[in-house]
Amino acid sequence: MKLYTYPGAPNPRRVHIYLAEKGVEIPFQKIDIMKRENRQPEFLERVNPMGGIPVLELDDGSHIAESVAICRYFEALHPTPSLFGTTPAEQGGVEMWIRRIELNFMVPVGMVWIHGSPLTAAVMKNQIAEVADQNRKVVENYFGFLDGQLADREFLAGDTYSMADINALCTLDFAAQLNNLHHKPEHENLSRWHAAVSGRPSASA
Ligand SMILES: N[C@@H](CCC(=O)N[C@@H](CS)C(=O)NCC(=O)O)C(=O)O
Repeated sequence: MKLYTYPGAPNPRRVHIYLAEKGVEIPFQKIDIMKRENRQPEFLERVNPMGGIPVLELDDGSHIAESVAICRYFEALHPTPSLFGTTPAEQGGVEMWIRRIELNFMVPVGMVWIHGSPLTAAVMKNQIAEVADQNRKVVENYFGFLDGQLADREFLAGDTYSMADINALCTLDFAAQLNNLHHKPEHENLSRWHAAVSGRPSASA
């Protein structure tokens, strides 16, 4: 088993944080996405036809892509401590927040990255500045939404740290560090949450 990864990139980071929370160590192989190693025919044909990383290679030679799917695989192998909820209600709540963060937060941040960053201009030949601008506003609004949601609980899906928090942390840091999109100081609940999840040892995995 090994994980194809690129340290520092937001999607692989989700898996690295998850594994650190679980105390699970596996071998990994760096795939340099800046050199487009993940877009070479061999990688597309053998590892992941979608081209993205991370990808988990199992011992039988099969592959699991998609960050949350990889974490779910490990959750089945190592159910405790649970990061996807324990009761049916918790599991539903964690899943709800995973999807919200992916669809309503990660996607617009990704649009800003693809259409608004000089670092992606070489691969995204047809950057559309208006798409980046529009999605910047979506992300800024979402900071306010998250702040309101965190007013009455410690973590996104309740009072227990979960995969939803890992998703949100990696997305928020991606927004700030690579897209210059920052939540405001008056977002006190979001700031409190961010300090708490960033302070866990797993955050630097
Ligand atoms: N939905 C996928 C997204 C994978 C993805 O887009 N990964 C990025 C790194 S953060 C990547 O490989 N980018 C380079 C590329 O797509 O060529 C996941 O959850 O893992």
